[in-house]
Amino acid sequence: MNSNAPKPNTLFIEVSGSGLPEVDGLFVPSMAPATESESGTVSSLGYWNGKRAWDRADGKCERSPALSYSNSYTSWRICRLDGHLAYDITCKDELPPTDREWHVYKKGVAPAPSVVIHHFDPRQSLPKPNVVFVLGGPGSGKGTMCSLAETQLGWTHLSMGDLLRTEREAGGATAAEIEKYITAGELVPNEITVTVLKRTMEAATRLHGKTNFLLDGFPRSLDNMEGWYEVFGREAELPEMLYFECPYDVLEQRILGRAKYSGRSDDNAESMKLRFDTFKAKTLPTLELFRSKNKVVEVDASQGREDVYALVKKSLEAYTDPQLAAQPLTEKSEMLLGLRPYPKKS
Ligand code: UP5
Ligand code: MG
Repeated sequence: MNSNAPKPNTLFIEVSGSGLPEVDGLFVPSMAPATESESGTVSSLGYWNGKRAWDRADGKCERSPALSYSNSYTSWRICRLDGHLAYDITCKDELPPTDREWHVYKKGVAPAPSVVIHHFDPRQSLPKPNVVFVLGGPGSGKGTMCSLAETQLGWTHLSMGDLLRTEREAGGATAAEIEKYITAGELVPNEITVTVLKRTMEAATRLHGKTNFLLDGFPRSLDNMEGWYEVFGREAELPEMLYFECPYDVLEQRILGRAKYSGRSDDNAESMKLRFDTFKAKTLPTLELFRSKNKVVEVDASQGREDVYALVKKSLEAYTDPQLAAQPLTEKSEMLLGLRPYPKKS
């Protein structure tokens, strides 16, 4: 087999806002027959001029592929139904750019459309995510271990706390409410939390092809769990839970250590006490529920970072890409494990 053969093009592209109904819409991997250009570039199915290419989903475009790369103009190009060029962008990117504005060509209409790449056909429902819940008291190392699993093992780390903080910073309709709960060390209402979570997971799957998720700090209460059931269905198999067990004095020491640089409004002795009370009152019942269903992997999180990470890695093994699991530690992982200092902020 030719090891240089391109991987099959399985990406979908959505074009919107072009002001041309015939350009807006879904583009699917090109079915144009294989060719060889004058310069000798071979185009196989799904590829054109050596790069991935797309046809309109309705198959009506006169020129196929309708979204393709031109080696002679070094640009990505989107054409109209009649084959005329509408938009282009000069670059050598492997995929059509989604982060820059396209140039409006003669037969285009300003402003240029936005281009979104999907890892799964947006007309079909998404594949089922593979989820592991990660719970533990404030400072038990949830964030640290989930970041390690993300950097080192390819999992997607979703910290409910971080997602809520980002949502607050975005300043939308729920920002003030989120702020009120976080500073009080209380739980943000379910409607907000689960909506943010679902939106984030779907985007990670569609736009980045991610299906392995670590949910750091979720479900924080039985009420959260109800929200989960409402969104993901009661019949779906219950995810596994990793529980980070750690005594209060160790947690407090870690939080106060982190307070020096974290900038978090809840990293202080008073908020810490409230967070811990909330943890005991609201979160421990979820842990009990999972224990009763034999769904908990207990991790002694009072140990050093490397020992905790070894346990976490082992428990995620079944779903981790073995190639990633075997790779040497990245610099970021070494920092997370405390084996290398973080660079000084200038
Ligand atoms: N550290 C980590 N592991 C260590 C180890 N093994 N040995 C020595 N040191 C270790 O770690 C804390 C500190 O300890 C760090 O300095 C680390 O280097 C060191 P970290 O990984 O940050 O711990 P983590 O468990 O993530 O602590 P965090 O403070 O983030 O936990 P919380 O659960 O309190 O905070 P979270 O961000 O999840 O939530 C904040 C608030 O958001 C909540 O109080 C609540 O108001 C709201 N929220 C909701 O309402 N709903 C949700 O579902 C989630 C959050
Ligand atoms: Mg955290």
